[in-house]
Amino acid sequence: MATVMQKIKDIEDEMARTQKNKATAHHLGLLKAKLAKLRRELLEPSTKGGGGAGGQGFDVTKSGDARVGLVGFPSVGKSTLLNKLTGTFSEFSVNYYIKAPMVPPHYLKCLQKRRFPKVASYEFTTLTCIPGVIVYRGAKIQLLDLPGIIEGAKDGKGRGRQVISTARTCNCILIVLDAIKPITHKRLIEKELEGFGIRLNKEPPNLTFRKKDKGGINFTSTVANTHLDLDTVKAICSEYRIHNADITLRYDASADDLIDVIEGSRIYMPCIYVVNKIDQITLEELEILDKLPHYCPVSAHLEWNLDGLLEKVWEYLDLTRIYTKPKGMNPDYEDPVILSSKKRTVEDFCERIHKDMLKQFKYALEHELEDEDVVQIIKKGFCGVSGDLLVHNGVVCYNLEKF
Ligand SMILES: Nc1nc2c(ncn2[C@@H]2O[C@H](COP(=O)(O)OP(=O)(O)OP(=O)(O)O)[C@@H](O)[C@H]2O)c(=O)[nH]1
Ligand SMILES: [Mg+2]
Repeated sequence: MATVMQKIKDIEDEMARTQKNKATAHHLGLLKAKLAKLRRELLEPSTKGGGGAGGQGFDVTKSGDARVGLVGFPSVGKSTLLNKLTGTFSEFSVNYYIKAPMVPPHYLKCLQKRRFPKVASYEFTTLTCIPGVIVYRGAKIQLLDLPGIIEGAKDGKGRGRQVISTARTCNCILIVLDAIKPITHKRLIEKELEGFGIRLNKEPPNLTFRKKDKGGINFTSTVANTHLDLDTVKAICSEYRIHNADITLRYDASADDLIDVIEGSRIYMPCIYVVNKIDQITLEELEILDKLPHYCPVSAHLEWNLDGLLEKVWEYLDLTRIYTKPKGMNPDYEDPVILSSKKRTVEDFCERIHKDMLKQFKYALEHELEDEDVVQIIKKGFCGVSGDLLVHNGVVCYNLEKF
């Protein structure tokens, strides 16, 4: 019997052979659905076809307020980057960051003349996941240096599946690229991550899919769509043995988007393309890289633009810092409570401080906090009924009996 990997390869070959046009759209949709199902089989730990470690990642305890993973081919400089970042932005240098020019002036001449400074090369291939912690703007960020992945990682080659499984647990991914390697490497890494259900810099598809008991497939679209027609939708649904469902598109969705929604378990994650070793390219090349969306050029070895990188990581993590203000004292600006952008209501804040606290509240728990809000928790009697919310001079106050 053909293994899952062989089946995947057969389908990929067939897709490559099939010309893309209106007549083949539903057949391609069907093949894509089959592929998605096979890939899921590979991820399930019980799989026999794929071999390897199933969907298990490295066993590294989550710590801090956010987790950022470094993914890339071998020798692109992931470990060097982690070491430099944790060296400069460690817990001992709380909130310290420098504002340096991306390329120091004395290097500009070298880059202009195409005379590249030599960088000593020590190659220690990383074999497991190495965690590091940095403190940036009061938030503890866990960085994971992962072993280099090779092409075909998602299908079980090397430690790739373990690497990508761990990447799925992150809040942001840094795809580290080598500035002097072909630009195609970016696409190859993306394909590996996509094959594992990770969607980079993308919002979840804006379409509704509702299974029902009868009535057949009902497909409507509020906009003109160029990728999906009823035949393709039916072909994809039948592959999942779904014969009755309401599907509504609110944008020009593709077959892949529909499959993502049916499959579920996709992870939508911010991603920065860190182009390392820019000390090896010309200034003109650097200027082009600097303009590309989601790109951040650095030289880990020479510590160029590490502050620029962290600023970008901060922006992509989109964390919310809440300063607490003890009664009669100044707010504590050193040690904020860090919330994620999606979970930043008063309720989320209380949960982080103390679970029992929630029982005390009656109102205002759904109020969304903003980055750098100051929150004061006050005892009963201060502003009337227990559970009141008071926003006063930019300070959000909560009336609470016990705390
Ligand atoms: N010129 C230059 N070389 C660098 C830079 N950063 C790293 N290197 C060199 O690139 C080589 C590989 O670096 P590593 O940090 O070990 O690469 P890695 O991505 O961790 O490699 P694996 O663990 O095998 O995946 C080493 O020889 C580094 O000295 C840089 O900014 N510029
Ligand atoms: Mg390494």
